[in-house]
Amino acid sequence: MHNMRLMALAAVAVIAACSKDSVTNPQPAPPTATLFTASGNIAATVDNFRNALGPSNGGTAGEQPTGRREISWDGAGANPFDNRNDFPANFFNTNVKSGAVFTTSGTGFRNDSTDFAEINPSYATQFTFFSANKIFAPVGSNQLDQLFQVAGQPTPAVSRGFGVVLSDVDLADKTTIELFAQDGSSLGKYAAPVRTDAAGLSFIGVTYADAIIARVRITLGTGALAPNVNDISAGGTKDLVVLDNLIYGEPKQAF
Ligand SMILES: [Ca+2]
Ligand SMILES: [Ca+2]
Repeated sequence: MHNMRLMALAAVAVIAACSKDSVTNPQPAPPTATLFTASGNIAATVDNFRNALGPSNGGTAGEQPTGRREISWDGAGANPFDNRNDFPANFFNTNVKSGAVFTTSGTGFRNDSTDFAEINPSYATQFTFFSANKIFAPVGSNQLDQLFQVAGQPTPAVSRGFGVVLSDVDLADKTTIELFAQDGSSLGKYAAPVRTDAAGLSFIGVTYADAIIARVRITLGTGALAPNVNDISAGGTKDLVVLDNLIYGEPKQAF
């Protein structure tokens, strides 16, 4: 009985120490993010974002000291997978060594040279490209994650910036990127601007001083592409959105 009372007192002491700790040592503030956003004519902002990350490292294998990587979906190497629902999730770190792999809760990925008109003819007038002429979307979902790896290696990596070109954002605050650190904690969630002209392109990008982004969750509007699903601007109830260029800081080996 005496021993149990001592243990109870010890437990109270530990709890008291913890709560004091949380008051005197608050969690550090999240790292400062620099935001880049544009809609309509997005070219100048995309260039500013590219310059903020540094020169292109293309598909050079191995971790580079500085610079960025970019996926436009347009290269000839992707041609065998055009307009199908099985674009390889690791294409951009195996076929092309750019340090990017994708996951989705849907059934696959599709790069498309027809503005997805083969899925639903109405999409031909909804979507357009930024870089000619292919665009990209997950299949069976409106959400995908990009993970980083050292270029050409299955080694987890982190990046100091991430940006995406989007086509046909109609609703505010529904199309977002959320950035996650290595420990899985969210670094922040940012909404893409809605479309402001006939072309309908938008851009959202975020940079940090250091390479701290391990994963990015991209949410495209409010629904997945499908034969019987029209965009909210074409008699439907969902805001359908697809993506084009992905631009990100050189993936650095995570520790
Ligand atoms: Ca493209
Ligand atoms: Ca839309």
